[in-house]
Amino acid sequence: MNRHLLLLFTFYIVHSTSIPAQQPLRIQSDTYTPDPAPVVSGKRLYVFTGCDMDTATYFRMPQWQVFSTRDMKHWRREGRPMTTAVFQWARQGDNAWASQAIERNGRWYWYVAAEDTTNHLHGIGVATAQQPSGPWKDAIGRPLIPGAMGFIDPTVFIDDDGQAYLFWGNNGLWYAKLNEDMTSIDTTFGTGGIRDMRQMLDDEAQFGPRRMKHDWQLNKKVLKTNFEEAPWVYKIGDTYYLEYAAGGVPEHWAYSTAKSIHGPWTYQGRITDESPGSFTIHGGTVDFRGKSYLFYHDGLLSGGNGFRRSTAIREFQRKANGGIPFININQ
Ligand code: FUB
Repeated sequence: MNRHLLLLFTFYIVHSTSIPAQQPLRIQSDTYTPDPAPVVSGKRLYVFTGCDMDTATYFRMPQWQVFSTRDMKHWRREGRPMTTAVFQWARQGDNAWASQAIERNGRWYWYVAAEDTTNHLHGIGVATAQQPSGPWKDAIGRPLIPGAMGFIDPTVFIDDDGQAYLFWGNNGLWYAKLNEDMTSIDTTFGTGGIRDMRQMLDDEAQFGPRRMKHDWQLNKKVLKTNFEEAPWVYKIGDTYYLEYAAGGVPEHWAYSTAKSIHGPWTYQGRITDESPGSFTIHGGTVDFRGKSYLFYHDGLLSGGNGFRRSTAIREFQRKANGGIPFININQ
């Protein structure tokens, strides 16, 4: 994997010179802000991100950070309130990968991908706090979802009936029912509490045709469809939305919808093309003050590349049926 990423990085340094004419909105930050996860609370929109350190050869991510805004123009730095030190079971100083936070009954729950030192694979941890700026504490002192291949990129969602779900996955997709405490899973669900969606991922009608960008990936790609990683789940009316990074790397952003959280899903198409300057695109959409926004990351800010990624934001208008139009992030 390292070798592939290195090749991709070199490819992007050479080929990623096209700068969009119309600049996206940006968070005001003096750090790189990958893997943005927006969430609205009261009059503020919060964005939980990772933190790419200044390295050009691979991810180095020791911490997570939070920003907030009331108007999408002026941003407040809520700090870097969580590092790997919060999770004693995690590898320290690195591999603090994508995350998402949610508020429930006045408490915040932050689900993060971090390296489980028992097997050196990513698992999912959960921290709690009274406010996004922290202080954050490991809620259970062990991974909520122990490390396993592909167990990254958690997204959390609370359904209208109060049932919360956690989805996650790279080259696979899994989900669990969260108990009301938000810090444990319902072990009667699926196998040992986890339902594997990989069969659905092999269905083009649900996740789109497998179209790779580079031939060498064909040997590597496990799934038969478009899905790559970074699920982002929410609901509008009676329709469930599942957005995700798609198409292998370099990734584009795509989505599927369903009438039940358990599927089947219907592939709806591409939301964006590949992210400029970055072979990953992780993000999600959110509605705030009557407008819809797509958050994602690119490698366009000063010194940026596939390992120094920054949050970018595009306003868009949902279709009359709630669908997401194609959003041109290269223009
Ligand atoms: O930031 C590290 C990893 O890169 C994330 O977990 C993936 O979604 C990709 O953005």
